[in-house]
Amino acid sequence: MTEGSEVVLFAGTYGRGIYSIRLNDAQRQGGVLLKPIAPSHLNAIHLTHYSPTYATLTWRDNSNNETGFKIYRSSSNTPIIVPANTTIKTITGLTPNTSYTYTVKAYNSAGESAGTRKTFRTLMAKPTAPSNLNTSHITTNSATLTWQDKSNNETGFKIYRSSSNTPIIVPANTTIKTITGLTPNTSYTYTVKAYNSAGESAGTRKTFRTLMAKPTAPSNLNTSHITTNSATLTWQDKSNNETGFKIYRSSSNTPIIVPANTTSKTITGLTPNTSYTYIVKAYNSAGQSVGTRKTFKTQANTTTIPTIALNTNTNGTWDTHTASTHRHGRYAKFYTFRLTHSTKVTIDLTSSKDTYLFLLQGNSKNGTKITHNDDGGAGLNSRITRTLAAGTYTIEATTYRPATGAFVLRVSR
Ligand SMILES: [Ca+2]
Ligand SMILES: [Ca+2]
Ligand SMILES: [Ca+2]
Repeated sequence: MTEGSEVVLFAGTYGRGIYSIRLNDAQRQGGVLLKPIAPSHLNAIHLTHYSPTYATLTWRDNSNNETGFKIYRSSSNTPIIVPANTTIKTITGLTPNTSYTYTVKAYNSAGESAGTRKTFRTLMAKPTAPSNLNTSHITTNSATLTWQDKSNNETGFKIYRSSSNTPIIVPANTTIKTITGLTPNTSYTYTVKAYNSAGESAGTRKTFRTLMAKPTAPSNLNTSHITTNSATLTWQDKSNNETGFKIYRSSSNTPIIVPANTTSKTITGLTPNTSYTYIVKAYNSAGQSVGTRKTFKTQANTTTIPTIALNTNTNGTWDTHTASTHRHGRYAKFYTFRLTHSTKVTIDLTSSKDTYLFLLQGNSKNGTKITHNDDGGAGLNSRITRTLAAGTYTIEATTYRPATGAFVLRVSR
């Protein structure tokens, strides 16, 4: 006989029947079924953010004659019923972040025991993730993020840059945020998550690229190696994002284009003794910088002008190599002579072509014009007679109409 588990029968007569009792069954003493002893120590466990609609109830079974246990929610008259000797039950279908009071009673055919009672609160659920993160108004250094708010229990939203662990936080129900302080021409990935005391939702993610900035302007445009028809431009490259540089002549809308990081360019095909202004700008797909500017003048032609002797015939030929300075579109030859004292001279230019004479001050094709003559000589020949001070003079022997051919020049004293 195992103590406490076996039935000992006392046989005897009580009236006409035979009855028995179990010695260790207080609830049945006297042969009458008693209500079970009440369970105790009701507790709620497994309350989680992950399953905020679940709670697991545990209690201590103190009775040995129960048919089962009835689990009452305070607001309900219909209990959940579990079998005898049960001490745990998971309740589902709860509302997150809500207070509940449960009471567990043992029961049998004699009725229900008193109850063990527990009040607990379900945890808050994490918010539903926002969706459709998108961008608008992207500039060189800012972008506006928009998303859809899918949750009704968020404390707010956290906006993470992929490279940063410190989110920007915005209040509940926010669906737009402009991010500033970005770097031009840079890719960014942002993730937006809803959060509350239960934690963060999953995120909605977007990658975008900020716009390229215009390059910084070059500086210190300067010139070197200026010739009669060319000059070398140099400048300082101040940008690290240029596609190249555009070299504008002030009078031209069509620039010369050179590659990124170029800092010099030789300009050719210029006209002698002429002033030019050049402007250099850096450019890329975002546009062009302001410019650095320089004005310079090409060198004058310095072809040596031959000297001729007085009272001597000089034979010459007009050809296409030397243009006239004073008669546009004609050909010319230039000669100088020198007077040591004031002298009256006669200059004759004779040719089968129609001649034209210019007398210039100094030893230069561009000297100040003293006088000129078309047909002062015989026929279409030219003659200048003039008393000149001591000094150097230049004769421009040219033609009335464009022509090539031989001529004779003489300066007589
Ligand atoms: Ca029991
Ligand atoms: Ca919301
Ligand atoms: Ca550069």
